[in-house]
Amino acid sequence: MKKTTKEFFPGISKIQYEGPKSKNPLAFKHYNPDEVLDGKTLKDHLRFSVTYWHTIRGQLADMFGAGTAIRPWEDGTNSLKMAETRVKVAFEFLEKLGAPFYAFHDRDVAPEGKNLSETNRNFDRIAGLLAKEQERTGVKLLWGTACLFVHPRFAHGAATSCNADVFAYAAAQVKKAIEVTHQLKGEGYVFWGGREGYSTLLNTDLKREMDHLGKFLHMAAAYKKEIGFKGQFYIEPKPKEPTKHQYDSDAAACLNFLREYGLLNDFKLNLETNHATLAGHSMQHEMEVAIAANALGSIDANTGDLLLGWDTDQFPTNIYLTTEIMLCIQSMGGFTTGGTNFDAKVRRESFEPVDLFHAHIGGMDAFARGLKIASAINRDGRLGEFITQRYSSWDSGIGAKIESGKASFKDLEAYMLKKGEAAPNTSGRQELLENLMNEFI
Ligand code: XLS
Ligand code: NI
Ligand code: NI
Repeated sequence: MKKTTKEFFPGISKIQYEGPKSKNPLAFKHYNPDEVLDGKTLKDHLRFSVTYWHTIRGQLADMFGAGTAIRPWEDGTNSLKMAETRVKVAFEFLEKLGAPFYAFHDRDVAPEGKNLSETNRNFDRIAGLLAKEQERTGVKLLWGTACLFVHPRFAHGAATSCNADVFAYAAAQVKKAIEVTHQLKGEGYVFWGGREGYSTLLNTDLKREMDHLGKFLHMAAAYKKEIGFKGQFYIEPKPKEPTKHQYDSDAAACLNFLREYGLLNDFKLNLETNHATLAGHSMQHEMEVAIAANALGSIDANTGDLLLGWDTDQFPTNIYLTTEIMLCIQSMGGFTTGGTNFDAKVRRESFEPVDLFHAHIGGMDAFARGLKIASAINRDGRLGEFITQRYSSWDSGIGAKIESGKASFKDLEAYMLKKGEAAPNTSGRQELLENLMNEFI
């Protein structure tokens, strides 16, 4: 590894794979990037990504307390110079961790200026440095996005604001963020509707706001084509927080929205575990819904806390969860443009730079195990075979007739009048299947 002039994480060298017996907290126990599984390296299966907003910008503040993060390189400002330094910090981290991708919001990497043109100049300046660091390290941009929720101008939302000027500002900002993502060869671009929702329906014209969001996304899709950006567009569902209700509340709501506004061909979904649980679903549910519509693109890997009702964005360590996720990813034949993006932050009490390494190493190991277990379950074949068998009445006879659209209500009535009673049901065997999962975990 080429040394940068100044080290921001001194004493930490490139994280190595040491195997399951290792006791070294700064080594991978299960993630061996070059290991080949089912014809693909773990690196290519998992496509890990680090988020700039949490890992580089997160100050570990919460609603009740100031940031606790000790980041010796920070000078307490949001200056352009500080932004330049953070690029070096980010890429030293990415390189040492061995993460192949990263993701950012425009405002994570570069500060707002006194007006939009100065802000764009700041962004361009930093984009140039990011390009150089990508070149130097081989790390790629998984996706870019625009921050349309921090600045007070977005208090009523961005594309769904009651203020047309705010819509225009958001459009200009997203246009620029797509251009920079394109310039940095980003493999995707995310739309997370931070404040695209409402706090009270008393002041909200819901239909008008949703129509505006549809228009906004159409303009984005048109501009993408215009500049020849080939990356994948994603929508990231979340039901609430910061708003009471966000229009893109879950996978089903997003798919319905995209279908209603004729956008299904232009967007896939970026699903986040903690958003799924906030919506009252499991991540597996959200993934299955998206996969059924051929619309699962990428995942934000994190987890909530059972006892806390908000988006705690913890690093995922639960092997059962990562196994379920990787079973879904495998069932769709793996990621194409997407990846496993750690939209996760260390706890406020974990304030040292080294904690960032522990957190990512743990998440990567948990996902590597999930992948290996999912692959073993698939190779074993019993789970898949059970499902095939469970639906076998649809493979021939009356089932095949219904599926191929050759049966009417009248035909089915005639069939059942003749038969007298439906064939007996077979057991769902939930407990047996749960035991089977545990055989591998
Ligand atoms: C917030 C979202 C956000 C998106 C990117 O809850 O997860 O971080 O992933 O805007
Ligand atoms: Ni996210
Ligand atoms: Ni989130």
